[in-house]
Amino acid sequence: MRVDVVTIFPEYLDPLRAALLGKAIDRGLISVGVHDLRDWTHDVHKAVDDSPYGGGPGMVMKPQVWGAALDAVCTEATRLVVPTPAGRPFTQAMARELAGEEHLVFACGRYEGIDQRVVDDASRRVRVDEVSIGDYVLVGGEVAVLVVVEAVARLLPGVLGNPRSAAEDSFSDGLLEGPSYTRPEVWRELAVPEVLRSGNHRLIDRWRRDQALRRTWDRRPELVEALPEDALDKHDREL
Ligand code: 6GU
Repeated sequence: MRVDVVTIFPEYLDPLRAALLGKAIDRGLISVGVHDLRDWTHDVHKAVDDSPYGGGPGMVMKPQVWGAALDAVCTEATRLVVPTPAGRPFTQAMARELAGEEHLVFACGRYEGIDQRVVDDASRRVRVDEVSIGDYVLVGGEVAVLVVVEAVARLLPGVLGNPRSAAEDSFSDGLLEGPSYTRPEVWRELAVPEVLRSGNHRLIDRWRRDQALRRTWDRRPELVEALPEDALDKHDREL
């Protein structure tokens, strides 16, 4: 997979080259380009923003600069992702979808956003998604790009050591993951649940599912409500 990011703060994306993602880059599973939006400015001040039509606070990023940048970076194969708190929610389902793409381009806005015509124009040539990573406001899209790229990259074949890690984690069955334990058996007078040491894998699977369901009901009841009709069996309903 190829990932390109256009931003006025290229150094903000340095973490893309660290840890898990750095390893995936070194092993050729993913290649990353980070581009300074100001490379596409033409004036001496390298201006990327201007005051909003209709008035109001803040500044809006200029369409000409973004247009030139996206013309240079996008191809027919591109899926363009524009991080914005006004976007559609980013979910594990969307991460799985993006993991199937050949080329992702991220356009990081700052200030009050990017002139809407940049998205409208790009939509005439490439698939575009305006995406939000949660119901809070960040200063710009850069941190959201780190979140989205990490969520996508760990789903690519060969990035995680054990593919079961991605197959069995939170959301893969619509539930949050339950608790995990390792040695020692007792720590600060707290014992590991006995069932996990029983060696009975049918019981262990059942227990883990109960824990996942309880936790999800407690913390994210809307996720339980959203499960398909047949997702809960008689045992589940007794919980
Ligand atoms: Cl994707 N961008 C910004 N600037 N703020 C956000 C966001 C994105 N998602 C939630 N808040």
